[in-house]
Amino acid sequence: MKNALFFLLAGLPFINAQYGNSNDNSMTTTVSSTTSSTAVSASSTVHKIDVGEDGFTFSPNTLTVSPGEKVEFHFYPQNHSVIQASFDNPCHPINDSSFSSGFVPTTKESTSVFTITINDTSPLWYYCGQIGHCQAGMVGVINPP
Ligand SMILES: *[C@@H]1O[C@H](CO)[C@@H](O)[C@H](O)[C@H]1NC(C)=O
Ligand SMILES: *[C@@H]1O[C@H](CO)[C@@H](O)[C@H](O)[C@H]1NC(C)=O
Ligand SMILES: *[C@@H]1O[C@H](CO)[C@@H](O)[C@H](O)[C@H]1NC(C)=O
Ligand SMILES: [Cu+2]
Repeated sequence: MKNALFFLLAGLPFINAQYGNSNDNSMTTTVSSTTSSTAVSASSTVHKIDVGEDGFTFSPNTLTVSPGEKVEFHFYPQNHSVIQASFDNPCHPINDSSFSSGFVPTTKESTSVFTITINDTSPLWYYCGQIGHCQAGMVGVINPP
């Protein structure tokens, strides 16, 4: 499995090249949220990762994100998830506080979007928790080392 992951990661620069600059997939949006008492609005860079749009893939599967920026996972058919892993154990939750989207079954692009905020530049490895998907290569990394 370690060798398999190494093989995958060794291919990342080529995969990434298909997207050109990985920042092409980012966009600047205005994010508004309403709490019970106040409405806040902040402009920030939001990076988008498509989950399962093209088979067992995260697109892009490697992304460099600055602290304070957000990453949105957009889910495509059929029934995927996103869970934080460690490099050494890529198909298992890193620990009890791993981020995890839960499963998102859908027949078209889901309206459920899983958003995480990046707090630092340390690598965040993640995988799809659906049976067999991680083993099929459905893994990715934010801020690769
Ligand atoms: C889980 O792993 C993350 C990343 O290594 C670490 O920051 C966090 O403290 C860990 N949490 C627990 C409960 O071990
Ligand atoms: C999605 O996958 C999970 C895990 O395999 C499963 O428990 C759940 O029933 C699936 N949902 C649908 C609607 O297929
Ligand atoms: C970033 O920090 C917030 C607030 O402590 C926390 O809720 C969130 O899970 C952190 N993001 C990641 C990717 O660990
Ligand atoms: Cu999957």
